[in-house]
This record gives sequence, structure tokens and C-alpha cells, in this order.
Amino acid sequence: MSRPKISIIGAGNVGATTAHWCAAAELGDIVLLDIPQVGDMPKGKALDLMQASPIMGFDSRIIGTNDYADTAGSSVVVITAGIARKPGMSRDDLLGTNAKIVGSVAEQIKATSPEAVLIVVSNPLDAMVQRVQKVSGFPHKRVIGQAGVLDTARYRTFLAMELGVSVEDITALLMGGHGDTMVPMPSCTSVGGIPVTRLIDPKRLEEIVDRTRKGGAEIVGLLKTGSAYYAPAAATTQMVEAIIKDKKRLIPVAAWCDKEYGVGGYYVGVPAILGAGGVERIIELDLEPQERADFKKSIDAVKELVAAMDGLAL
Ligand code: NAI
Ligand code: 2OP
Repeated sequence: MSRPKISIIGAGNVGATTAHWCAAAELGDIVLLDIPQVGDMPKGKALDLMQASPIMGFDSRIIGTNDYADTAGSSVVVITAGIARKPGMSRDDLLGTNAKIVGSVAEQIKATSPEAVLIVVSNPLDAMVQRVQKVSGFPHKRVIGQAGVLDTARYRTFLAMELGVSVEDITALLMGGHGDTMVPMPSCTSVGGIPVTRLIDPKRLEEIVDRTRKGGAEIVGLLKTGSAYYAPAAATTQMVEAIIKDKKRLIPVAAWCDKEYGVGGYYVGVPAILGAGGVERIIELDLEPQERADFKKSIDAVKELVAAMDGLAL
């Protein structure tokens, strides 16, 4: 029995780090594809990673390439190709450039890995995942966006720092788009089973939520030359693992919602069961009034973004 093939398109910071963690967790064999401006960067990174395997003790074959033929028959394809934010840029500033890039990636993957589950990471996320589904024509449940696992991880980190407890004891949920309108769900956030609202006062909790919303920009401001990649890659690896191992993880992902939450046919962050088939079920919660209002605002922002993309000549 051969190992599953995981292809990662875009061998930059997020792509290469995802390859690192997928290989270290022995999730499968990895193909790292990039179309670099100069040199054979994906081949170099793949070889370097392979040479870490005897030390770290993992058996994964990792190849670097610029040829989609090498990705053929992938079980999972992660799309990180595109440009990343620089200081002063919002995720939405990447719209036109990245829509063209992910569209061309989707065309190629459609031809080479028609049965794959696609995980889109490129920004602006909620529009890019929509574009990849449209161009690939894959069933909606096999095209998913990564944002919620990362945003929730940031929230969990800040809560753990505030309370001085283990990150492992914090369970939380954020919904909506991957942007400033993301929606925290205090009713679904607990610390060792204790509702967070019993441990942190509302004003402080709102400050933590605000830092979470701006979590990506905070890292961009510190790095100056690009955006976050360790936590985004870890979040993506968790999704790859859920699919490859058919784990039925209940995690927040950007999933296609039509009747669900009354969204009306857009990708938006919701809690979902992730397994071998991709998004196997969306969990519909009875939202509290404030959560419902915030979620609607977030969906409206996603709709605006998609409308802006639809207005471009792609
Ligand atoms: P990066 O600049 O380090 O890497 C991007 C790579 O894409 C480059 O190596 C580039 O050569 C490659 N690329 C460009 N056009 C390509 C094409 N047509 N085919 C194949 N490869 C191509 O950027 P980084 O930091 O890895 O971020 C990648 C994307 O992920 C950005 O759009 C960023 O905003 C997004 N992102 C999304 C997150 C999320 O939570 N959804 C979190 C972090 C980043
Ligand atoms: C982040 O949230 C840039 O979307 C990326 O770090």
C-alpha cells in the first residue's frame, strides 16, 4: 500500500512550513510545487527537508518541482501560491493578483488530481476559496478554506496567556470571514470546561477578541517582509491530518454555506466535521442575538469581497 500524496502549491513560507510539519507527522509523501522567479527553489527546499528525516526520524518522500505532472493523483492539495501581505496592506489588497494565481492553479489540479480534497490558504481567503471551487468545478465539500483553525488558535493563545493556563485547556470557536469582522463565540469558549465569561470580565475579553481580529496584522507589523507562517502552517497541517486520517475533526473551516445559517451560497467560516470526504457536515448552531448580528456583518463583508472579485477581468 503506498502512502497518500499531499501536494503543496506555493513553496514559500506557509507552503514549505506546511510540508515540514506534514512530513514530520508522517501524513504522506509530499510534492512541493512552485514557479519561482529564479532557480530551483522547491527542489532545494524539498531536498533540505528530506535530509532532516534521518535526524528527526520520519519516513516521507518529499520532492520539489515546477511540473504539475508530479502532483498527479494527490489525495490532498494545499494551495498557498500567491503574494503575501506587507505592512500597510490588507488581505483584500491581494485580491486581483491572487485570484489569477489560484485560478491557474485550480485549472492544473483539476486536470491532474480530479479526486483530491483542496485546502485553500491564499488570501483574501474567503474569495480565493470561492474562485478555486468555481474554476475546478469540484464538489463544494472537497474545496475548503483554512482560516478558522488559525484564528481560533490565536484566540486560544491569548486567552491562555491572560489566564496563565495551558493552551490545551482552552476550547474556543470563531466564525465568519478571515478578516476584521471575524466573530468570536463566547458561548462556545471554555477553560477546563468553565465558561470563559466566568473567568474574564467582558471588557478584557473584548480586548482579547480585538487582538485576535488583528492577529495577522500584528505579525506583519513585526516581520515587515511578509506575514505569519508557523501558526498558519500548523493550522493547515491539522486540516490535512483530519482528511488523510478521516478523523472527523469538528473544527472551524471556510465551508460552502447555502441554506446553512441562511448564507446563500458563499464560503464562510463555520464549525464543520472534516474527514476523508472533505467537509462532511456543517454544524448549525442556534446563535445568540449579538453573535447572529456579528455573523451577518461578517457574511456581508465576504459578499462584498466576492462581488469585487467578480468585477475583475480574470
Ligand atoms: P510567500 O511569498 O512566502 O510564498 C508564496 C509562494 O507562492 C512564492 O514562493 C511564490 O513563488 C509562489 N507562487 C506565486 N505564484 C505561483 C504560481 N502561479 N504557482 C505556484 N507558485 C506560485 O507567501 P506565504 O507567506 O507563504 O503566504 C502565501 C499566501 O497565504 C499569501 O496569500 C498569504 O496572504 C496567505 N496566508 C493565508 C493565511 C490564512 O490563514 N488563510 C495565513 C497566512 C498566509
Ligand atoms: C494571517 O492571518 C496573513 O491571513 C494571514 O496571518
